Amino acid sequence: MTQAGERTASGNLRVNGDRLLSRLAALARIGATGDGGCRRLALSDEDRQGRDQLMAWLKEVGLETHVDAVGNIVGILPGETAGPAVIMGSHIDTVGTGGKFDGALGVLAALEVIQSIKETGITPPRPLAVIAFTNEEGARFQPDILGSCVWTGETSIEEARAIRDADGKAVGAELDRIGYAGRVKPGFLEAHAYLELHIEQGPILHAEGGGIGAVTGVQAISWTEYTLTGDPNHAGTTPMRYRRNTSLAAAGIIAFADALTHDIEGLVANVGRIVTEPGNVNVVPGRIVMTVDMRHPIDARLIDAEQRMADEIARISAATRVEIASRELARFPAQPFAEELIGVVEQAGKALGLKTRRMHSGAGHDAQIMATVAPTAMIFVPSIDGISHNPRERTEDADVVAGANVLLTAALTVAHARPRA
Ligand code: HGY
Ligand code: MN
Ligand code: MN
Repeated sequence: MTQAGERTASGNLRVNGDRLLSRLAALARIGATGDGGCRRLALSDEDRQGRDQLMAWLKEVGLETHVDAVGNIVGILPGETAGPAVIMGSHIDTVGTGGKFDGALGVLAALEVIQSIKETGITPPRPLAVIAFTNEEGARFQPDILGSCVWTGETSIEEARAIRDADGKAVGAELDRIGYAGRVKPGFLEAHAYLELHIEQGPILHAEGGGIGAVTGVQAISWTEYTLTGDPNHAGTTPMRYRRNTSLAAAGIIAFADALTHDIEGLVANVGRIVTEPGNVNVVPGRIVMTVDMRHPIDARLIDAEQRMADEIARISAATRVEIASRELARFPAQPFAEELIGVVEQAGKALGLKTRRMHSGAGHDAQIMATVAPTAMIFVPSIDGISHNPRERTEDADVVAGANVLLTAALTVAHARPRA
């Protein structure tokens, strides 16, 4: 591995790969689940420990550190001039069956890039910043990408603080409890550009020769919670024709979501949560709460899917005499990235001799929100067998370091670019 500040034959700076890999491993030990994965749900004790570790690294590197009102963590290396910064980052919260790389790679690679530049003693022409956004995953609090929505003003801090998890705990109270309700205003640092390094989380790069993904944008995302209300009843004595069969209604929703994906090319759908009450083997559930996640690269197709699902829900409700209430948990349109920045990522990959291809993101990211306020692009590195949101999530060390060097090269290119008119 090349060392920080080490000048390779081409004279270009490279990151310190060993240091990056060692920090990734150290962060992965926080919330480790014993099966190779990590669980640091947003604003949990494990998330606090991860945050504390990140803050310690930011201070060790000598960056200006800030925590904003929704807990977004920012480290800044001042530039020759003040003003809009090249911001790089991602998230360090995980889903329940999280891996070592989702989010953490983008934050720690950004830190590594800034530290490598700082170690050359050269002051960048404009500030460089690393950011770790709060609650990117939306696993505990919906919607997801909450920290970046508050950062850009899409969501107010009051709205964010009022969001509650399934146990009724509020974002605000949890931020206060873990000591990350910061004082600075979200969005206090203007972005000249935003760059995010992330694992692909899908199979394409790994299956098709590896290399770097220059991400063109993120698909449209729709998360809905359905509450199905019937009557709890005896599973043995209640004739089928007398039941308000909530399980049958739930099965109808699951089957219809799957059928839609066969009907609408490019649509994906998932039922990630389904909770029956009281959940006893011998009771017809009085209530079922379930979620449907649907996504499509084209907004109009997703809107069509949502309308067809709503029509089917009405049909199922009438047929089963089960009331079905819906609640939108998250809804984001398809978001393209800045053509100019996609080109910078492609050039950076090629300059480093890496196979580079354009591709779309199936997963949501903070970058899709940052793209609404600043030129934004993402860099993907391969996920082995496309596995993610799974303890077996893995990316080769060489790909981790290659991705960080693409981020470094792209960040330096953007930092030297003339200010936007
Ligand atoms: O759901 C997503 O796409 C992201 O992992 N939050
Ligand atoms: Mn992520
Ligand atoms: Mn994720």
